[in-house]
Amino acid sequence: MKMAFRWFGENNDSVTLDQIRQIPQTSNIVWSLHDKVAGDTWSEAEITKEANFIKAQGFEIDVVESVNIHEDIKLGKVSRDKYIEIYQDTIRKLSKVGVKVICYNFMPVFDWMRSDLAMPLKDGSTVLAYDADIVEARSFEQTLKDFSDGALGYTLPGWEPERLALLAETLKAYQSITEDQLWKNLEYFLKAIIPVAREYGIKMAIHPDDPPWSIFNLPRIVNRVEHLRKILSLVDDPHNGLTFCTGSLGSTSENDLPAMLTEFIDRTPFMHIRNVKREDRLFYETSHRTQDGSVNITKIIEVLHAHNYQGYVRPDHGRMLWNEAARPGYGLYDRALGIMYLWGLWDAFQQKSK
Ligand code: CS2
Ligand code: MN
Repeated sequence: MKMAFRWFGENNDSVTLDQIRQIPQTSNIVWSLHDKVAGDTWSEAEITKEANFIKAQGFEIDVVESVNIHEDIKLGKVSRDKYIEIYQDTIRKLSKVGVKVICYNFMPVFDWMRSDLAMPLKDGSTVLAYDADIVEARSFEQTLKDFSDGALGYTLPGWEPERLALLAETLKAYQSITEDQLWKNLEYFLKAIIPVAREYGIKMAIHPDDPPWSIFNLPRIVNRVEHLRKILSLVDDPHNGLTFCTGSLGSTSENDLPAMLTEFIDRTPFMHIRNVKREDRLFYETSHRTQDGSVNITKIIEVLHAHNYQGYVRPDHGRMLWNEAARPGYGLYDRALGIMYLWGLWDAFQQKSK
């Protein structure tokens, strides 16, 4: 596995590249142009500048997360063709600087959702948590306010103010979109994008819904084994792949993660690894350690090792430890601990197989 760390860019992250460099064997920065909103053109100059900046600090830049998809594509509007062309253009430009994988999602309106950005655990750390009772009882306005109040001034991925400004309008547009329609719109997108990705040697990696079920009555279709199977078969090409996010998929007991990973490993260029603890209608994020959560991280690494996984892995969210002030989920300390746990497991399987 190739280890990676998500970084939000100079002056947009509490974590520095100098710090990341000291985490053992972490060769790749997962990056993006974070000031872009879905549908924006990414210029060659902007891409090259960011990629070169990261490369000059000694990292590889193989994975971009995310290039976000304009709502008109998900809604199947006439204007989608224009946005698909822009997306194809971004794929071409990213390939020029050596990008190999693009992570994206197909969640209507929202990206990830939580009820609490800093739920305290017994040990004094704080974590992202999702309590279905709270989410279902709370208004949109309150949800938005809680997200911006809790984010310490950082923009949270998927919760950019530009996106939220159009919220009421976008939500209305989705009233007529069924799951079937969303599937058709995803198929249309994949059929237009994957040939370009193939031509330019980029693997597209769709991220699952987080949480892995419908919220606010919006359709969501990327969260169960049969969905992932269907997505891969819509365009049966290795460039049409998955971001296998153990935290998102593992937030429901309905998903058998080691079995799913074994089935999809050849189509999984990118892994997000984190643990979550499930409790009735609540889940919260924990350390990466298998015993601390409901996801068997040991088995996940065992599957990766058994297949001599050559793709990219990043610790996903971490807890907030030792009074760190960072973008919720994206502090330095717990993600660094997570990486050491993942390497520890990998190295142990490596020794055993010798
Ligand atoms: C990420 C997602 O922070 C997170 O939860 O895993 O925001 C992810 O970057 C997007 O869904 C990918 O498009
Ligand atoms: Mn993830």
